[in-house]
Amino acid sequence: MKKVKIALVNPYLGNILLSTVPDFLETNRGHFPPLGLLYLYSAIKRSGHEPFFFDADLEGWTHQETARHILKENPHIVGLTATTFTIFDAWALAKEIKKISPLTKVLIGGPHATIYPKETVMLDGVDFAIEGEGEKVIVDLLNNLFNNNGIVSIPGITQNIGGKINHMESEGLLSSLDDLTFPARYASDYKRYSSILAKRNPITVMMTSRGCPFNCVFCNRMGRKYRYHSAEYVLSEISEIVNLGIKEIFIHDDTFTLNKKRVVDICKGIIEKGWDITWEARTRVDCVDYEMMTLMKQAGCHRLSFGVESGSSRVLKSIRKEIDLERVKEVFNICRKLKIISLADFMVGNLNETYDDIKKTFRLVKEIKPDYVQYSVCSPYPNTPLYELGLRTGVIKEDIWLQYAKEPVRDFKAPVWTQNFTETELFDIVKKAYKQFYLSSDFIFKQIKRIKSLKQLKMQAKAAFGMFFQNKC
Ligand code: B12
Ligand code: SF4
Repeated sequence: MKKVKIALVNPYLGNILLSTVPDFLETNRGHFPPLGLLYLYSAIKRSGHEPFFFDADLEGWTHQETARHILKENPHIVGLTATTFTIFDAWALAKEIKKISPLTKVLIGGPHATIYPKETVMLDGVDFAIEGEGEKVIVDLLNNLFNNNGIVSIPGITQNIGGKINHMESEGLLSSLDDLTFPARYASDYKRYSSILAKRNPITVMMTSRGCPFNCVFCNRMGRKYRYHSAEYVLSEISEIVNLGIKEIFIHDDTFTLNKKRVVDICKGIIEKGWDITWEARTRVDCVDYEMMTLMKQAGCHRLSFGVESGSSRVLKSIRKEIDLERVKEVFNICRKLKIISLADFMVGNLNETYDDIKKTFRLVKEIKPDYVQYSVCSPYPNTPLYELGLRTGVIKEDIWLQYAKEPVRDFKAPVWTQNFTETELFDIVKKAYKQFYLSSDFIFKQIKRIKSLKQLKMQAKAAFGMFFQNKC
C-alpha cells in the first residue's frame, strides 16, 4: 500500500460569519487548538500514512501564504476543517491550493461537510467531503486514494469525479471512543494556544465525551448519541497534557457532567495524582449536584458554563430545554458558595418568546447573579429543528443556508429568529442587556474585589471583554 502524505489544515479565519468581535479583541482573544484535526493526525499516524499539521489561523497566514507552506511538503492530499461559519475561508484556501498545484487533492471535513457534503464537493477546488467523525473514514480514504483510478466509494465520503457527485452515506458514529489515540497535541505548537478567559496560559482543550442526549430545538449536535471516554482514558490524557507543561484545560464536551460516576472518578483521580491543573467545563443545571461540584472544585475546576437560555419556564418548554428555574437558582448559589466562577448563557428572541419573557430573563439574571453572562440573539443554525420549523412556518422565507452552502459569499448574514421581533430590535435588546450587566456596579465591584495585582486587573478586564463579545456556539 502506498504511503500517503496528507496536510491537515486549520485555515486562517478572516471571514467567520456573524463575527461581532472588534479587531482589537479578535487579536487578543487567544486561540484554541483545532482538536478535530489533532485526533485525525493521531489516527493517520497510527495507520502508517504521513500527516502534517498546519494551524494557519494561529500563524495568521493569508490563504496564499498557507498554500505555499503546505505545498512545500508536497502532500498528495490536503484536508481542511470547516464549520458552516468558516466554509468561506476553507473554500478560499482550497482554490488557492489548486491555483498553485491543480493535481493536489483537496478534502473538507467538519460540521459543514457533515451537513452539506454534496454542496461542499460541488465547490470548485474541492475533491472530497467527509461526513461526521473523521478518524476511521480518513484512513479508509488514504488506503484507497490510489486504487480504482482514484474513485473512492467508501461510506462517509462524497467525491466530485469530474462534475459527477458520488455520495456514500456515512455509517454513523464511532462506537468506542477509548479506541481513539489521544489527539496529537505534540504535532502542534501547543505552547502558543491561549485564552483571555484562562487563569493560566498556555491552555489546551479536551473532549471527554461526544454528543448530547437532550433535544433543544436550536441545537445542532453531530448525532445526538452520547458516548464518553472512560475515566481511566481521560486521566491518562490529562497526564500527557501535564507532561507537556500545560496547566489549564478547557473541557469542550457538550455536557461534561452527564455521567456522575465518571466525573467523580475523574476528579478523584486528579486529586490523587496531585496535578497542578485548573480547568473549566460546560454543562446543564440538571446534570450537577452539590457533592459533585464540591469534588470538581477540589480537582481544579474554576469555572462552569451553563446554558440557561431563558428566564421563562414557558419558553424553556417551547425550546425543549426542559430545565427548572428553581434548579437554576440553586446551582448558581452552589457556585457562589464553592467559589466556582459561573457563566450563564442566554438567548434572546427564542421560539414563541414575547417581550414579557425577555423581561423574565433579565429578572433571573439579577437574581442568580452569575459572574459572567453571555447573551446572543437566537439564530437558527442549519440542520436544527428550529431552522426546519422556520422554513415550514415561513418565519424563514427560503433555505438560505442551503444557498450559502452552494455558493459561500463573504457578506452572508446568518438568519435571526424573527417570529415576534425584528432583527434590529433583538440586537438592540442584547446590546442593552450586555451594558446593563457588565457596566453594573455589582459586576464592577465583584471584579475589583477579586483583583489582587495589576496583572490580575488586566486579566479580569480582558475576561470581561471576552465574555462581552464571545459568540454563542
Ligand atoms: C468548542 C467549540 C467552539 C470553541 C472553539 C472552537 C475550536 N477551534 O476548537 C469556540 C467557543 C471558539 C467556538 C466558536 C464558534 N462556534 Co463552536 N463549537 C465548539 C464545540 C462545542 C466543540 C468543537 C470540538 O472541538 N469538537 C471536538 C472535535 C473532536 O470534533 P470536530 O471538531 O467536529 O471534528 C471531528 C469531525 O468534525 C471531523 N472533522 C473535523 N475537521 C475535519 C477535517 C477533515 C479533513 C476531516 C476528514 C474530518 C474533519 O473529524 C473530527 C474528529 O472526529 C462544537 C460542538 C461539538 N460538540 O462539536 C461547536 C460548533 C462547532 N460551533 C459552532 C458554532 C456555530 C460556532 C460559532 C460560529 C459561534 C458563533 N456564532 O460565533 C463560533 C465560530 C468558530 C469557528 N471557528 O467556527 C457549531 C457549528 C455549526 C455549523 N453548522 O457550522 C457547532 C457544531 C455547535 C452547534 N451550535 O451546533 N466553538
Ligand atoms: S443545547 Fe446543550 S443540552 Fe441542549 S441539545 Fe445542545 S448540547 Fe444538549
